[in-house]
Amino acid sequence: MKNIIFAVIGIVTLSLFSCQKSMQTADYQVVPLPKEINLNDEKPFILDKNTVVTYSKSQAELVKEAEFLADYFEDILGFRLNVICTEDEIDNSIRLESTQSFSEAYQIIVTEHFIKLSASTSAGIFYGIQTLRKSLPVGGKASKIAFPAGIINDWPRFGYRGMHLDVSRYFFPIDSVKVYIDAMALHNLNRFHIHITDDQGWRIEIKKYPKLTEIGAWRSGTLIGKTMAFDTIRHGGFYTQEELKDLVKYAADRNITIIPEIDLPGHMLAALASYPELGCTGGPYEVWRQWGVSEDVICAGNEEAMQFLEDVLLEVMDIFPSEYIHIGGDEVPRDRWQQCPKCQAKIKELGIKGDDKHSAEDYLQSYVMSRMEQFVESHGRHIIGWDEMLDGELAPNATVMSWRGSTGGYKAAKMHHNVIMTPNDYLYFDYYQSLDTESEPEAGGGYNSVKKVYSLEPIPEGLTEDEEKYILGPQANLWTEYSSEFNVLLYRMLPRIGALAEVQWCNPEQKDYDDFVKREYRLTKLYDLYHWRYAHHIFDIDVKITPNVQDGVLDVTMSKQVDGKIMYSIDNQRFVEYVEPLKIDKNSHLEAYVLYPDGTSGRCFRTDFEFSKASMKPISLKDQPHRNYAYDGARTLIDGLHGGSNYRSGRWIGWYGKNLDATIDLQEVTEIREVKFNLLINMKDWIFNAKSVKVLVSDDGKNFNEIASQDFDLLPADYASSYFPVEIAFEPVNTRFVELIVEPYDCPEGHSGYGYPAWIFVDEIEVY
Ligand code: TNX
Repeated sequence: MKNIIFAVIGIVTLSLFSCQKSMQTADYQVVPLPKEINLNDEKPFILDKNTVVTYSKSQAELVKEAEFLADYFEDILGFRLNVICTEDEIDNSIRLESTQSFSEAYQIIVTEHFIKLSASTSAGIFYGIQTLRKSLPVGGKASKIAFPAGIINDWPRFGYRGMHLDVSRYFFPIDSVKVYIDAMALHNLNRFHIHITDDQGWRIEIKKYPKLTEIGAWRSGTLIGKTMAFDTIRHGGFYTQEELKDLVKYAADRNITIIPEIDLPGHMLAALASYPELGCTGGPYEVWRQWGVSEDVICAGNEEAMQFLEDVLLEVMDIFPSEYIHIGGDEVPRDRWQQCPKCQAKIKELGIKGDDKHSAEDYLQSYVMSRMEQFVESHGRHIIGWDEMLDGELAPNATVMSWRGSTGGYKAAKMHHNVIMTPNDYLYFDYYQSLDTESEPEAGGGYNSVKKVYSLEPIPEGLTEDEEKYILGPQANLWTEYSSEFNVLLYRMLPRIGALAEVQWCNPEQKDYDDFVKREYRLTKLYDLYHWRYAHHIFDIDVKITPNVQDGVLDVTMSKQVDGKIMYSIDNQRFVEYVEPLKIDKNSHLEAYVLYPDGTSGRCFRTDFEFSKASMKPISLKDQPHRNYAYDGARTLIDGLHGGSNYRSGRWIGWYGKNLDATIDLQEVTEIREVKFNLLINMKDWIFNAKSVKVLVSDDGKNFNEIASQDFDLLPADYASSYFPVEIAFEPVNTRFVELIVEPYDCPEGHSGYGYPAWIFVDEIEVY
């Protein structure tokens, strides 16, 4: 009998337990964060397998959104909700309803009996569905989900919420582009700017000019990494008009408008290779195998070339119904036009004259842009162009895409032109997102961390309230010179697109970076579900290392932004949990990472501390390093840390046109016999070795004696290493103060910086 009772209790507890396990709770703290979430104390709505998605017959078009909801929920929950067209407000339903309110806005009401999602447009319903989808717990495989009762009201800050993709530098199959669009939809973006032609490949079928895709879509090789060598792998591909029309529909179903860009009159080598007669020299041209800005551009004096551009735009407008057509206009060198008789004749014919601000060729570019604008406008559309359009005369109705920082956007808004903000110093997703560039997929350069992206205020300062209205919204750009693989594209996009989404959607007063990181971490569970590769830095450990001059130790503090424990190990001993800052006073090796509640762990941080007699000693500099490369200043030189080959890692500091002149106070008279340090070498970026090095000593810090010096030849152009080690040994001497003077070279003849000073970069000064 006793046994039976125990067994019964066991079954009851077990089923209670499993019942609880099968119930999970939705969380409306999603990315981007809704404007208003007002929860109440009422009972939650319990979603289960019997929940249905409903809409009314008079709003039959909502079936599309209803199916999206059922699909998205099935991805996460593993079961599908029935979709029903009915006039009744049924219990246990998610009801979709069109109402009259501001477009793109939506409202979600959650009660014990139903969830009602209403909006005035399908876009609004779609964003409400995204919020519900993102609120679901991922990975728990629960059969019941409790949705806390309350009301959510939400609407976007900007009507234009863009993301760009360059499919010219590398071609990506249409199915990959669809995944890219899926990722945009998850973050409530609504404009997809596809950069579909450039020097390295023409990717859109144009029926009137078949050679554009027969010849222009293919290149015979590609520059290898950052070398000057080429591979011989044929690369290319293009989209047919049918495929693109299908893509337009795919995007439109997700409330995303595709804005195509035909970059003209520069970045046109792929077209010139196909039709050489359109260039000033007549060629021959090849589809470019390298990156950069080509001097060969469309001949602006050739009527046939203008006709070509218009014909192309006509077919483009036929495929893409977008209100805006992007016509590029960036990076157009004037060299060919200056030499070209046709272009010069055109300048004469048009009566164009240069002035003190702009050359005649600058105005010739304005002529091309305005003419294309007129053509596009005559078909009921508008143009977007890069901010180079401001270097001359701006086409009358043009929308300006501000990419060289925010200044172009500011100027254009002052001129009452619409603006899309894509400042490269915040929103170029082809840039690195971590300073530890050696652990990253190679990028062209630049640095835009998730935090930097998040910090952008897209409305430039100094605009009046009326001028602010011209800022349509922000967009991030993803150029692909260094992203040949689709999963690298995703990695560059995620999770920076989460930060972008909050810049686009949320009001500035709603933004809170630490809170964002927690919500974004939850969203990565969805990225995992879809097998989308993403960068993990913001969820990883953050280690701060500060020389503590007073105690002669390094203070090491570690922190994290998400739930979990910090684990660390010194000198490969057992990992233990971090509880308080570490004090490091001898050569050692540190490893540390975040252990998440689900048992997985983040990226492992590793570093070596190497101490000398100078470590953690007071240090002063005669001239400060250049402000762009000052980081933590002088203390970087005595913190026991060495830098890798990336001079932007924060472990190197750099001087431009000035000596490194540092004095270290050893704090007591000490015997020394050697001073050592590394100079970083990167001649392409004007960073060279030193002309001379001097070591001086002093007992009082005032009167110094030179005890050693050495001169160096400038390194030869083919010097292959990233480092130039300097070791100055001398007869042992007892001293308290050591001064080190490192004198830079100027850039040599034949170098792009000839006539200017060279940089010197040092990471650590060691004294033995
Ligand atoms: C500048 S942004 C370019 C692109 C490059 C990009 C690399 C713009 C209008 N032109 O052609 O791909 O930099 O970051």
